[in-house]
Amino acid sequence: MAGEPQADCLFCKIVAGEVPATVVRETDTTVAFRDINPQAPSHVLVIPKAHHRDAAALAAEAPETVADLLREAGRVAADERIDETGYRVVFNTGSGAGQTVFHAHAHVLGGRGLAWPPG
Ligand code: IU
Repeated sequence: MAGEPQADCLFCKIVAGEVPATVVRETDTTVAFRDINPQAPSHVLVIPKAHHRDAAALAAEAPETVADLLREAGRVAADERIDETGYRVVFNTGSGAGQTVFHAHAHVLGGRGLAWPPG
């Protein structure tokens, strides 16, 4: 059922505290933690606590949580002091776009120049 924890989901295990992560922010509906393989000096993932496979599923199944996620992304950027220089919020959606963990997550990246178009 949409939103229910999945036994084989790494990010559900992070939410449950079963897999360690460096958590930087937490709300009733979201958790933000440092990416273990950072692609920028500041690279934080913001995820819904509930399981949704990607951003589109999250928007369809729990639209109010999308606002929570984006609000938290902005707060992470402020905490990381990358809000003034500029930062990127990325939802890789589908394996062809680089999604490897199928639990919706926003990458918040900053602290260096970010090229456009992305690779
Ligand atoms: P992607 O958009 O699905 O590729 O992002 C998944 C991210 O999760 C990726 O950047 C990984 O480095 C990151 N990650 C993590 O932070 N902790 C982990 O235990 C694992 C992956 I596995």
